[in-house]
Amino acid sequence: MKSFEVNFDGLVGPTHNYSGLSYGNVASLENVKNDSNPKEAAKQGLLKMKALSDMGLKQGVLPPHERPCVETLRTLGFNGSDKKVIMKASEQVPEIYSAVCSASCMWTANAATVSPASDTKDNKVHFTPANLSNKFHRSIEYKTTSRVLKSIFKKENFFTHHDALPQGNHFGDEGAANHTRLCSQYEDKGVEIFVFGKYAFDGSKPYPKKFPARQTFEASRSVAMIHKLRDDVPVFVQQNPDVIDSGVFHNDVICVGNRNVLFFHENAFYDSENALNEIRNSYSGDDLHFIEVKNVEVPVEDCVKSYLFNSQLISLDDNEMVLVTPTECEETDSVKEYLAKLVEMDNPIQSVKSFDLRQSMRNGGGPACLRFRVVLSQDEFWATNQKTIMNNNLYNSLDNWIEKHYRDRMSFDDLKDPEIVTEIRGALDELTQIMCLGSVYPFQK
Ligand code: SUG
Repeated sequence: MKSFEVNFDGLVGPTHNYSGLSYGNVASLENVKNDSNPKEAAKQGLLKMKALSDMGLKQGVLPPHERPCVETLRTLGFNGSDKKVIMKASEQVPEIYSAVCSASCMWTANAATVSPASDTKDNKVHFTPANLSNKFHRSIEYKTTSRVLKSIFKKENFFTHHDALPQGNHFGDEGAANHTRLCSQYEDKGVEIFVFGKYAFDGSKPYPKKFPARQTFEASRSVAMIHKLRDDVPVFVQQNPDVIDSGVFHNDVICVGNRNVLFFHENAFYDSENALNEIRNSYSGDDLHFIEVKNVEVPVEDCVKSYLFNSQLISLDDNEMVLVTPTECEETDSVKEYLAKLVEMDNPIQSVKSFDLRQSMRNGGGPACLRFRVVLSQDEFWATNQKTIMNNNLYNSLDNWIEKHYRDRMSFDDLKDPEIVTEIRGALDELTQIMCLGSVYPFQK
């Protein structure tokens, strides 16, 4: 049975803001304390979803989480009414308060790792939510993520949901941002490339010196075991520690793959030759394309600035792929020149389509960060909550919902307003009804 890729994009939440929370992520640090525009951010993301759906692709939506996360503040010792908790935390520990207000779950490439049924020994689709241990503001995402995924992919005969790996840096797991799957056709057994930043239990191996490695080998290996991957499916590749130190905090900032194409920078991997050989050996088929970008063509700094590799590489049909880029690629000379050459080369990428995602980009989140891709067969797709799938109706409902509930300016003072909790819960409650999600938020327990 034919399978296809469904991209589930994160709907940007109403508290979208710039708090400089991600050490190692250059854009997040550069834009700290700038005012944000949540309404514009959500609409930019929604327009991308609509455009991809209009191109004939299957497009889904994942909802934002409850922020500020009062539940986390209570775990940290704040008590009293919800409004009291917010007032006390925002006054006494503003740095922690801004972390629990982050709308970071919008970058759903970090929501989980998913393995399609054709890769797994029990022929089920396996999901493991990412623990996102390396960053406090992200480590509080996995519980809601897990409830949301279980609600959308409910049928147990098709879908298996696992717990997140244990918290702590030894098993730091950032989900699909460090996981790429290659295959000839989506329904074939694929190669799942797990890219990690360091070995947590062996300090003699190379590791980045300046910025953290957010994904460990041990975490990647466990996810592969938990997903019961068939022989030859998983390949473990170490990310080049030097590029992590240059601001490439996830592999999807320097590499993207789809079906038979791996598009990557020559400095992406440590021991690149060996890594590429392993991938080639595990790939069944004779149609594999490695598109390697040299540093003289596009230096690593320009990759980080433009997010060239954080593009979505999408199949329009069996022979044609389109690269979905952020507008920043048009504004970076080396990248603009490279892309003009790329579409003329002998490979499946035939066009480039660019999107304005600046609100998200200012926090280091490009087109590929915003999407969680799930390869599904037709039956698995019908077993998925159809109210999360983009069409004109859902687009209009979400556009109206954003118009009604989102502010067009958000500063730290706005986040401190205790009334925000009522405003946001009302909006999220309505959203769960639009998307038929059931009770997925702590306030709905
Ligand atoms: O985890 N930024 C996110 C960006 C995630 C991008 N995802 C992928 N590459 N797949 C992060 O660093 C910044 C939030 C702030 O600073 O307010 C932030 O969390």
